[in-house]
Amino acid sequence: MKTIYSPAHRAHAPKEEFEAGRLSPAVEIPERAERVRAEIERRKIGPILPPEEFGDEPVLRVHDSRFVGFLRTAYDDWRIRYSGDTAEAFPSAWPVRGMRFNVSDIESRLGSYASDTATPIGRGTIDAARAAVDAALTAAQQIQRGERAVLALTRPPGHHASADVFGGYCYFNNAAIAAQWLVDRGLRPAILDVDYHHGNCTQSIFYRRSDVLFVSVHADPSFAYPHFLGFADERGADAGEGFNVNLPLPRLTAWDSYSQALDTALSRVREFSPDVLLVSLGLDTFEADPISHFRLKVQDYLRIGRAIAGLCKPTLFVFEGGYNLDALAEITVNVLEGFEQR
Ligand code: 6XA
Ligand code: ZN
Repeated sequence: MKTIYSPAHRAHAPKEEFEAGRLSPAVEIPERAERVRAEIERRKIGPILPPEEFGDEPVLRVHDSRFVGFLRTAYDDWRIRYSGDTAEAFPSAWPVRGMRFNVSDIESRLGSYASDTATPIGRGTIDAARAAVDAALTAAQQIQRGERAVLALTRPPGHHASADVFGGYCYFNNAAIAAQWLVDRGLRPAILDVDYHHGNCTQSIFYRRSDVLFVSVHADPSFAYPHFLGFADERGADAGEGFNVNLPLPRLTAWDSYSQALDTALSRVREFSPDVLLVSLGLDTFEADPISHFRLKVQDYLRIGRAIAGLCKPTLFVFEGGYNLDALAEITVNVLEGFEQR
């Protein structure tokens, strides 16, 4: 299996996030992708190739142009506002109910576009996020050209970024942009999101559409991030009615019940009969993940890979969350190896 990887991700190295009432060290850090890349080499999963550049057009098929412009200048605007301070940009006020969306200065823009205080914008954030998009698009192109499976080793991740929202460590929605690119080439993709956290923004992007199926297995938002979307009764709207499937699971879910939900998700994908499967591959379902509360074990990731391979569809894995640095590389590559074994 080919991997698409760019070292440009290293330019995005957040230092801290404001979480649970205090500043804590960031967990979505460069070492994540570096460890996975090293493990792919060590276990000889296949060649590691650089992304091609696709330009802005495919990004603008999913994201609002003002939002893209905001991300491009946010760090510089922030530095000008705070006279050259090099600290990362964070929002500090949001336009909640009864207020107006306003993008007149950097503070109002950060508040209007951000969904949380966990997603800082630093000097290298935009370049890293663009390279991640290019990695996902390059992988999509490989699939279009006939590859059976490709991994886009994307960082920062994407599934909490919508047309005009960034948050949850995400800036551009890598998986959604790749899916839209495939749609624009006449293909019918399904997206299976197996990250611990609901892919709220991938859901939003395709919620009213029947040409892209979105299926997610995740921690119930009644106790887990993203808190405000991801419930079982969200089934899609308008033409998209029935093309959004959420399978929320309780705290401490282990393989026995996880695998049942995964089977349900896979049957729904099979029924849709996509030309291409995109997998939003989050590894934060692991039992020792520092920010999550499922109980999957190292060997379960081989089973996830095998189960996904059972669909027999060209498959594009797009890297999302997963923060246990000691296990992340092994469990990621277990999914790929499980897939290849089938
Ligand atoms: C912020 C939690 C962000 C979760 C990020 C993630 N408090 N998403 O892993 O998949
Ligand atoms: Zn996650």
